[in-house]
Amino acid sequence: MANKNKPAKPKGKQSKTDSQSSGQPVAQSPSTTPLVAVIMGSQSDWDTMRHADETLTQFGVAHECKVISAHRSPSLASEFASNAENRGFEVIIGAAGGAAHLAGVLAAHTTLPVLGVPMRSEALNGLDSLLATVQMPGGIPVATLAIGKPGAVNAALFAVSILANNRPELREKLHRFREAQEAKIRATVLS
Ligand code: RP5
Repeated sequence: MANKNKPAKPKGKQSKTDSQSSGQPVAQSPSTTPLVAVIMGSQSDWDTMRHADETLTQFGVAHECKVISAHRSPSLASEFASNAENRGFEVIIGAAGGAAHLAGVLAAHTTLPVLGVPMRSEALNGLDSLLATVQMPGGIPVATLAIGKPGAVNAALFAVSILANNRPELREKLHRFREAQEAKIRATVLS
């Protein structure tokens, strides 16, 4: 069952559960232990990362979305990742743009699988984010997805795949998801 009850406010509308500086959750459920942490470097990443949030919700996976910056809140980043396993998380998604160190920093503080999502940046269209996230030196892995929305969706799907290893109901949902995708393609008629 999905554990996210409230979506984040749009950019620029801060709320008690939506604080960049305090690292309070952007969106979370108080009722179910979250399995996936969706961490992003800035509130400005939320327009992209809401697609990960929506995908996890679609699969009924309990998750927590939160702003943590590797550069602007380094202590919070290490604290969150260090405690993530004890809190019951099984996968962390780390999304950041530019000199995107977030996923790597999170991975440095946990042995949980960390999935990196490079944000499309203004200066270099996300190529900087992609290279910063994907080019981890050997020893601390980050599994890096595509730039932007496809990466956000696929990070969530990848997280579901990992969780599905010991959750047959999630495996079944993944099969049904793929079947629906194929049915849509088969039904496509070009005019
Ligand atoms: C990164 O810098 C964030 O992940 C974001 O993609 C980028 C820009 O952040 P803002 O300046 O919009 O807060 O840390």
